[in-house]
Amino acid sequence: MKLERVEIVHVAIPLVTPFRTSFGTMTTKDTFLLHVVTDVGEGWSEFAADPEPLYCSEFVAGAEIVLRDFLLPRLAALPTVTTAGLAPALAKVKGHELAKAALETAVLDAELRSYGMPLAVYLGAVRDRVPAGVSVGIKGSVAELLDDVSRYLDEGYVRIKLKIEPGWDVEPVRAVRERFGGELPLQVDANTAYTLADAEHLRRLDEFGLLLIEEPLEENNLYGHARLQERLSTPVCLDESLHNARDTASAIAMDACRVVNVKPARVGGYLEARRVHDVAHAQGVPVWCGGMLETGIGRAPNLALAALPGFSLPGDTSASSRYFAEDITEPFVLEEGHLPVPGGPGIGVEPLPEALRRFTVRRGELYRG
Ligand code: SMG
Ligand code: MG
Repeated sequence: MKLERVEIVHVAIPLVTPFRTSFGTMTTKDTFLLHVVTDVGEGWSEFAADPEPLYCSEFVAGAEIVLRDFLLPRLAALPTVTTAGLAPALAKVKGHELAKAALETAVLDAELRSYGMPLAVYLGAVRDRVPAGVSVGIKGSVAELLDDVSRYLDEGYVRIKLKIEPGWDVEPVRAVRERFGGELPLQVDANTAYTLADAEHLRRLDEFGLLLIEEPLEENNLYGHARLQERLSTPVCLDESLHNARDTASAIAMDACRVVNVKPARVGGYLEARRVHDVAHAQGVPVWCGGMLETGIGRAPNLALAALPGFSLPGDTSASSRYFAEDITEPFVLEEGHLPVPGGPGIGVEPLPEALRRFTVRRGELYRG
């Protein structure tokens, strides 16, 4: 396959409701799409991070430079471009997994479309629909939180995740348990907001029978997470700290996590995400698919991944309406608590030209052969 052109499309799409985490509040999905044009067809992908480096070190403006100046020249220098050859060609560029993932996914989409193969088939999916959880942000009051959770349960979501931070943890979890009962699949995500000195406090969550506590401590602190896990009966799940399959194997071996959040972008793309799944699954460690409030372009390939056999817990793969009044693809709609795995070639979706035009804030060319 020959790379002919790579276009960047910056989009800004209002969220239906602000999303507050321990590191900030988001009101708009502000990111870019990559559009790759090759001699065998075209592909699309979405960059997963935000304009500010708060969830992780990567950010929108930085990723554009990395793609244009460091990743695309290396990819274009290959005699022939393939998805399998992409990661090795980019390996000398340190880090920047989310930027690499965006490039790999667009190339993968183009390549699979040229074979007429759906991503789910390529990855080894065993389901054609996947159960949907929902991630509920930090709210101004417990009453507001209970209203939101109640609405999501009415819509059919099968698992609730509460964002927590110091000062918003035991009380909201207790309130949700009291109101919705002990059977509700419930988990929490701290996005690195605690330290090991908070271990005794976090132990108070053990009484609520949570599925997991996600990334309680600092990013990359595997040792600290292992020490914390010794003191908690709630399973620790890692998100920010896992950048590849090797990290995942190390974390499992150290008992730094008993559950794994797989975000393809965070590990450099779907090929590595499948390896993360394989490593965890081989050890009997459950995995689930994380989310970055993606548009349909990012959501579609996540649903394909979430259909692999080791994804035994519902993901943060919610319906389009949980995020946007209008998406840039055909919306993903919840049916009996599940979302369909796209069945078309490649990622199975494309931007709707009219919606894309309205949400586009800037377009540019990152490469022309
Ligand atoms: O996509 O529904 C979603 C959001 C899920 O909570 C979510 N993502 O740490 O797992 C996480 C966060 C990261 C994004 S916060 C802007
Ligand atoms: Mg998380």
